Formats: sequence, structure tokens, C-alpha cells
Amino acid sequence: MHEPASATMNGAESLLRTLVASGVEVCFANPGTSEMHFVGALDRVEGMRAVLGLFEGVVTGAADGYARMTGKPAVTLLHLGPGLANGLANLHNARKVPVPMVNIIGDHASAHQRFDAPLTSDVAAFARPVSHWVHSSPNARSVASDAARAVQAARTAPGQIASLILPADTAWLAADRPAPPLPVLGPAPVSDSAVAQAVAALRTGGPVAFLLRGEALTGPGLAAAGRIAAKTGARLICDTFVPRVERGAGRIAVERLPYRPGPALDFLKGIETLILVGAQAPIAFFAYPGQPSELTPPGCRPLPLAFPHEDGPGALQALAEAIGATAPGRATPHRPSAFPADGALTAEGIMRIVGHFLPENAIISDETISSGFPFYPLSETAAPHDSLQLSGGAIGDGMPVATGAAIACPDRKVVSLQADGSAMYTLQSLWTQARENLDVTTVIYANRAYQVLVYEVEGVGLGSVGPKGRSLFDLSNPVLDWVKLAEGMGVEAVRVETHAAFADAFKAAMGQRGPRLIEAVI
Ligand SMILES: Cc1ncc(C[n+]2csc(CCOP(=O)(O)OP(=O)(O)O)c2C)c(N)n1
Repeated sequence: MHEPASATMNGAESLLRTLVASGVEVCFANPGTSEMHFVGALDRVEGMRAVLGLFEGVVTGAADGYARMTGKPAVTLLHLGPGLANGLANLHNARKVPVPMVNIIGDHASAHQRFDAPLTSDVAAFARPVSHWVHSSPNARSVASDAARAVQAARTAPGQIASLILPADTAWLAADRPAPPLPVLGPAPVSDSAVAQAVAALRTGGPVAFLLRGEALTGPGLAAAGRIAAKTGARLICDTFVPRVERGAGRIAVERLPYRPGPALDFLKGIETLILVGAQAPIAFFAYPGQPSELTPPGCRPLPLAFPHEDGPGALQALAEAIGATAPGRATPHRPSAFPADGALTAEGIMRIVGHFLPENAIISDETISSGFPFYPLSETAAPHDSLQLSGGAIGDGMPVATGAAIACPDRKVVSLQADGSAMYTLQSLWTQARENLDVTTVIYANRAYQVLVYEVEGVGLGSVGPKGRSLFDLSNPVLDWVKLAEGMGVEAVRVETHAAFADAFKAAMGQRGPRLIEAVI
């Protein structure tokens, strides 16, 4: 598509038109003066939804959630180095997924940079560790083609973070025209020999398991894995935390790797070949004194079938075909979890009730940390849903991811299962959910603590810490009032302390549209 040159088009407008032409439809933004020409162009160019986030961690996390659900990049609009820096933790998480994302980061006009004005910083230095592609546009006429290249970089399989830095003058000076979209580099097909080696491993008779990640955990990839498992008895496993997995009734069940090294090694014991599809060989989340980092047990051979940039679903389908695995895999039955007896609310009870009332095709954003992890199997037989998990380890991702997923999938209920400590990092997400009227129900696991760190004290071999140390895990003084926090941002909220009250509130929220928050005191 070649648009005519325009005497009046500035760099910002050429950028926006290029992004839209390249299929980018949503801009999560927190702009400032240096991005003002981009802001101005938003009303002159059709086709870009602009969504304000009141902190850059919301902006970048929402772009992550959007991309996980659509497979497409959103664009973020960030204000110079400090704005980008505020968004870094969730860019780190997004890079670990990885998802396609285009960051547009404003900078001072070229001629202004030598004065070291207050907001002057090394933007590229902030961007580099969280980006696969970084570029600063040298002039207004190159902005359009740079934007097309940024989208191309973002869409390169398996998804990349592309950061385009725009000095303000490149946005306000005259440009020629938008640039046409560039070809997308999709996933590479796996080699025949990789498939042949997996066939051989399945035929030699030793116990085989698959470690699945990325697209292998959804749609045709997961279905093919299910056929292979049904035919061969191979186990299907995923990492402890995955960016996205399809679960629930009718889906193929995938076992979750335990968190701690010891249990993880026990769990994998006896497997002779671990076939990797979009995953790396398992490693521990943290190093613990005296514990291994590598979790592939002795005697087990990791065998890559598809690397993350390769076509995992295609590889699984080829493998299924090669071994004649045509019968469908064993679908998970629909058996909503049994209701807990009434009484004081517990984390287990929450998951049972969520599993019971979860509507079909819901999206769960799971940042439950210590409260949800042990009870994850309880939602296995719930209605079919997607589970989006914190896979980069930097807490504060759950609520933004829920926000972005709701924008990506307006017809699906989003359930944001959220630990209270992590929620405080990016709670401004609630304001965006209210403003955009997103169909997100947030459940705050209000245990008033950084509880997982209490467990980690033991994990790292400390035994215990003193009162000063313990005070760093305690969120009870003062108690966070989630009802007031949510209401203050325009989200209807309720506090519950019993199973019956939680069930009533959750059921009601599932039956209505729009943002809601339930403070679940446990
Ligand atoms: C960006 C970032 N900062 C700090 C941490 C360390 N950290 C891991 S879990 C956690 C507390 C989690 O508390 P909460 O969300 O309430 O969940 P709970 O442990 O109570 O289940 C902290 C501070 C982290 N992982 N990421």
C-alpha cells in the first residue's frame, strides 16, 4: 500500500498511519510533551484505539496481556527514559513470555539533547535489556519506515519487544508518507530430523515426556500433543509458570512442574527423554543453597523438537502423523469443583468457588503467588478457559495483563486472581478497567502479607528471621482497604470473609458485565 506524499503530514502522523497499516490497533499510553505530536495525530488517523494507563507498568503489562491473547503487537507510548523505566519490570515480563510489542518512546528534540535538560537520559540504555530491537529515528522522513521495521521486528516469531525512540523533532517535522507493512517472519518449520529423533525416542520404549510452552499449549498444538499422549502414554508437562495455557473441560490436561527443585526432580524422575517443544530444559526459579539449578534428572535426555522461534504446533502435528496418532486425546471432563462448606474464607475455598462458577471461555489472569499455586489443580475440570500466568517473575503483572486481555477479547469474561502484595504494584489498572468499562472481575487474595517470602526464608536455608526481618513481609499495619481503593478508581467492590459471601459475590460478578473487585479476606 503506497499512500501519496503529503505536504502536511508530520513524522508522528506518518508513524501512526504506518502502525495502522501494519495491523496495530491499540495504543496503551502514558504520554508527555515529547509525544504530543503522536497524541495530536490520534484524532487525524482512523484505526488506533488509545488507552490511558496511569502508570507505565500498567501500559506495558496491558500490552503484554493484549499480545498474549491476540498474538499481535499493541503499541505502547512512553515518555522518555523515565517513562520507559517505570514500565521496565513488565517489559521484562513480556520479554520472558515472549510477546510481540512495539514501544514508542519519545525523546528530546535532537538539538535539545546536548543541554542535559531535566528529562534527558540515555533512553536506548534503558530500552536495551528489555528489547530485542532498539532503534532511534534519525529524522522525520525515516520515522515511517522505522515504524514498519519495528512492527516487523515485533512480529518475528516467537514475538519480540521492539523499542523505537523518537526524538520530538522527528515527530513534528515534515514526513513524506506512511510506509507499507513489511513481511512477517513467522515461526520456522522444524527439521525432518528433529521430528525423526522424537519418533525414535517414542519408539524405543523408554518413558517419554513432553515439556510444552508457547503455542504448543493452545489450539491445534495442544490437541496434537493430546493425540500423541493418548497413543504413546507420554506425559505432557508445562513449566511452573507459563504465559498462556488452555485448560478446563474438553481440553487436554497438562501437568504443571512443581516450583521447588526437590519436588520438581521427583516429579520428573524416571523420564528417559524429555521432548522440548517451545521450552528450554527445566531450571529452578531460584538457586537455593545446596540445591541444583538444572532440573533435568540424572539419566534423562532433553531432546529439542521445536525451539521457541520454531513452529511447535506444526512439529507436534507432524510427529502425531508420523506415529499414526490420529485418535483424539483424552479430553478433561467438566466436573466443576465441589463447594466448600461455609465458614471462614480460605484460599482453597476461593479456588473451588471460582472453579465452580467460572463461565465458559473465561480468561484467568493468575498472580495468586502463594495462595493460588497449591490449589491450581482444582480449576482443571472447570469450564474451558485460558490461564495467563506471571512467567517473568516480576510481580505487578497480573492486573495489567487482565486489562490488556479484556481489551483483546471484549466478549470474554476476565477473572483476575490477584495476591494483595503484588496487586499494589499496578493497582491503577483498576482505573483503566473502569474507564474502558472492561469485563474484569478482580479477586484480591487479602492475606495481608508477602506470604511467599515467609516460606522462602526456610527455602533459602535461613530457618527464621527476627522481628525486623518479619516486618518486611507484613502488610497488616495498616490494613489495605481494597474496597475503598477500588471504589476510588470507579470500580464497584465488596469485602467478603466467608465462603458463602464469596460465592454470592463471585456468582453475581460472573452474571454481570463490567469491572468489579472482591476483596477476599483469608
Ligand atoms: C518486581 C518484584 N519485586 C519484588 C519481588 C519479590 N517478591 C516475590 S513475591 C513477593 C511478595 C508477594 O506477596 P503477595 O503478592 O501478597 O503474595 P503472597 O506471597 O502473599 O502469596 C515479593 C515482594 C518480585 N518477585 N518482583
